[in-house]
Amino acid sequence: MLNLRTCAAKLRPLTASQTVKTISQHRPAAPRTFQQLRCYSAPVAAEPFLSGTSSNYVEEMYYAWLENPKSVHKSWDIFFRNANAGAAPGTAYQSPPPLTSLSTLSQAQSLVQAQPNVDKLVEDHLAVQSLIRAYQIRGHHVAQLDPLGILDADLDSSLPADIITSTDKLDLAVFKERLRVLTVGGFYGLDESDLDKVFHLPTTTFIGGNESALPLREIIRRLEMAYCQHIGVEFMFINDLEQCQWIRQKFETPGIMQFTNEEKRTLLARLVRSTRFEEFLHRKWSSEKRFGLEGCEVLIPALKTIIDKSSEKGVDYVIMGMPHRGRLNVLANVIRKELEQIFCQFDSKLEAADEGSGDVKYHLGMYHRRINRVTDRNITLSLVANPSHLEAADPVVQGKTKAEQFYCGDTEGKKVMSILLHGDAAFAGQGIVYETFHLSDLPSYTTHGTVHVVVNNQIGFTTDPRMARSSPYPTDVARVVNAPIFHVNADDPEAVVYVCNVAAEWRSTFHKDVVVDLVCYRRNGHNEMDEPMFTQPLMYKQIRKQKPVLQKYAELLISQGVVNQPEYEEEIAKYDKICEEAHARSKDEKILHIKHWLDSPWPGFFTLDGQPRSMTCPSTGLNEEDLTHIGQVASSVPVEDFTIHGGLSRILKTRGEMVKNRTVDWALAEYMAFGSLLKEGIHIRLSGQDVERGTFSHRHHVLHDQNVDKRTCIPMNHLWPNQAPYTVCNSSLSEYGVLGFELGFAMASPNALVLWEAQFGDFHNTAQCIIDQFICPGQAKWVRQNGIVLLLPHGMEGMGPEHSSARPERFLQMCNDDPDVFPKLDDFDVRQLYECNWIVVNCSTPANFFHVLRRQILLPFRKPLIIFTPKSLLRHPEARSSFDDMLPGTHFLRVIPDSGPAAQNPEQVKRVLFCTGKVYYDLTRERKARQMEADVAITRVEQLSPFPFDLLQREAQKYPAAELVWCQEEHKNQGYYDYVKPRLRTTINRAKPVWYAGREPAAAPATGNKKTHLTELQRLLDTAFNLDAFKDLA
Ligand SMILES: Cc1ncc(C[n+]2csc(CCOP(=O)(O)OP(=O)(O)O)c2C)c(N)n1
Ligand SMILES: [Mg+2]
Repeated sequence: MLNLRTCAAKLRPLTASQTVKTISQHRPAAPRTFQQLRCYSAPVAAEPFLSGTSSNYVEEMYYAWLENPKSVHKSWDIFFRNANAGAAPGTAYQSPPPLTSLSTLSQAQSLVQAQPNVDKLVEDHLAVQSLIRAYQIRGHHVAQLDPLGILDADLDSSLPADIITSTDKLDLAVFKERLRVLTVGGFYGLDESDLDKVFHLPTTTFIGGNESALPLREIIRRLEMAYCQHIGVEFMFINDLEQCQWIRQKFETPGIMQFTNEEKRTLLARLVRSTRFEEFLHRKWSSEKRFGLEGCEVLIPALKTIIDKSSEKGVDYVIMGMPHRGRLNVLANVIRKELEQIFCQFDSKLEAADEGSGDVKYHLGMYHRRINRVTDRNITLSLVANPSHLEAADPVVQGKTKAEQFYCGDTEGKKVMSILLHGDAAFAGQGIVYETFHLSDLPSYTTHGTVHVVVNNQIGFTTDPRMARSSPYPTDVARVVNAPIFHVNADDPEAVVYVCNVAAEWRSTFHKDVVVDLVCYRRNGHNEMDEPMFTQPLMYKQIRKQKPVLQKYAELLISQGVVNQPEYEEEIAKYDKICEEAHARSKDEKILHIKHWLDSPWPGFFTLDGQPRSMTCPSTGLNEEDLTHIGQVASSVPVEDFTIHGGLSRILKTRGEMVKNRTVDWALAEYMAFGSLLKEGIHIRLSGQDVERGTFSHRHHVLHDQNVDKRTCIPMNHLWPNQAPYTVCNSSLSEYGVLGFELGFAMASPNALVLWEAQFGDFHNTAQCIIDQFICPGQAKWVRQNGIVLLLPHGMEGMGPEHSSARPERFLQMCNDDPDVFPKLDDFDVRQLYECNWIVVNCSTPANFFHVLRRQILLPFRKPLIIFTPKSLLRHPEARSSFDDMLPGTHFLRVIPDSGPAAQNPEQVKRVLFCTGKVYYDLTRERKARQMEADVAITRVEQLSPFPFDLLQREAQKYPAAELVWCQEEHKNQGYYDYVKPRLRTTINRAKPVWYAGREPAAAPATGNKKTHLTELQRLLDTAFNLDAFKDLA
């Protein structure tokens, strides 16, 4: 009979749609028929009468039979005997009772007449089981979640028809009527007289505690206690029996929500801090925006509970991301930022240190290591700085968390975890939330479970939930990853702390995401200056009457004798004094150092003052042996018995030949850069859509065995004995989420090269927020450096308006170098890089690509690097570099001057064409065809920003008689022209014009017509080499 047990245990919870029947669906008069069980291997599983709904009942029967065979109906007795004796499926069962088919109806009826109670007993048990399931699935819809009691947290005021609610129970008459509707002639076929009958409880409930059977009345009461009070548990969509059982056990077990007096006092003390902190700020700076927590003061104990429990389970580093609401309170009371540091920010006379442009106080990050007082264990807390853009920090936090896990070898997320906070409107409205959830279970992106906490104040600025979302709850997005969602009334602090404990335990048990939805209210307007009555008059009338949660809870504990009034007042006075003293000290602060608000310090990378350890960059060249060795590994399969695709063998063979010839193409140059940095202990992570093979099938960093499914090999990880690991990972089809994630990953350590590659450069615009809000101004706002690399395939190749442009104009427009001022610098190579906000390059040779990647790490500081990468040049026979250009002593060339006949006789040169990237190859081909190599010099600008003023000045001066022309393949209002022109003019003191040869202005980045594309190209080449083109304009 083990089989039966296994079979019953394997039963998965049915989904809502399988179980829900409306009240209007009447019970069939004929004996019930049962659905076929889905698939079980055990012999009895094949029994035709075993169904999802009957198996628990059968199991109960079985236990009863084991205890006393006479206690069950004869037919069950025969069945269990036969099954126990090993009868084959279908044979253990003998005719009566006829539960399977209508064809045996007459036989059944005769038997039922002989045993009149059997059918009723089975049906009643099944009905009770359905009732239990109904509470488990829909109980949260009637839980009392709104502290104001006016809104329905699920935006639906109707009550599920198949459960009996506490609200009903308050009024006995209503209760009876509802019970009657549900029972007599109704859904369950139970009647009032059944209320005191005892029913066996299925294994899918824990309401019995130690008891396996309960009277129906008690069953209903316990279900109401579990599912219809201040906690609404949404979990029955989870497709995992063990996880569902775990949750049921946590919420159904009688008496499980008990708190000791000590725990209650701790909770009260935390509420005191949370509440009095906001009150203090309000008293001192009543007209300052602080996005206070009033109405959700319980957030502080909630977060502290999650952290305490996680610390108890072994976590020692928690990375948090949160929006504006309650941020100062979290900094003060969860992260424990010194209060004076917070208070001094309200002082408008505080001078900014010269570290950047800074940010408002409720965006800054924080990093703090301390002892967790509850667990007595070390804990590090970090709050990631964030822009105003709601939810944008979510993937960044996840990336940073993943990196911290990676660097401490925490492969299961047991030591490092993230907590993400959300507002209700933002959680429902922002697509990045969904993108971030979709990273949560991907091998190279998972952080092994995040605890999400929603401050669900049932309003977004001035917008009601009904206008802000179409889903019942703001949290429905979490259902896509099967995350359980715990809705809780924020005015019941014990319920909140309870669910937070469960959430933290869930994470440490299953390493999956979980959501705590704190249903609360916002006591003030969106900020303290806003008048909420303009738009939410009724809600705010109710809020004015609402007793603050601290007061309610204090009264409760006083009434329970847990604390007395003087003790409570003393707790308040104690904290107020702490605030007052910190306020007094805050007046001594004269300068605001943003670096005190750094969320990711890089110990050892900078001097103690936070300065780079040098202002030089060594040669980025590499010795010949290393180049050869990396080249050989890149063109081989470094493991035994591994069959790669024939086409790939040819690609590797070609690579091998290039290595023999001491040359590299683009893919090999990248290999050389990565491989050499790995040798130096630098971790490399390349992430993006299809990066493993490369969108253009040029990279092939992951080899796939053609004979063994999922067997792969990454040759880059077979380069050196003690090399750093190489991570290359195809991402989900998300730019915003994945770029944010990689930015977060790059935040954790300066000793890693983290690259995100866009499938095509134009797709970066769906990640624009990460670029605009984090990458471009990150250091200026938050003094946080970041060395992330963006690889953006770019180039006009007749492939249509999309896939052509990585929008260089946008990146260049956001560079902080002054177009009109020639920088006064001794050393442009490094110093200029130090002062820029990011580096923008477009390399024309593989060797330069190799150098710029290596320079990124060999620099003594970190800056984001934007690289416009080629498409057709990946296979262009001329786009090759010799090892000679990569040997020790060589370095990245910011500008590649002409080295042909023009450079030999510069005085004779009539025109200098300045260009960048792939158009260089079109220009040289055309120049050769026109035999103008002595007349026209071509100068390549490889580093666009910071602009190589020094080198280009030299170039311009070298050709005194020449016209200066900027040539680009992009349209005039796009590409580089607007950026380059004023800067080029600055290099020559505006002594000459800078002409333009390129496509005309256009709305779309490129034509969709191949012929037009070629005509346009020829036209721009004609202009570039027509020495009379600008005569009339001069
Ligand atoms: C992406 C984005 N769009 C708009 C805003 C402007 N904004 C700031 S707060 C806010 C309302 C947010 O509501 P909710 O998420 O419920 O948080 P709450 O303020 O209620 O705590 C809006 C629209 C923003 N900060 N970010
Ligand atoms: Mg809100």
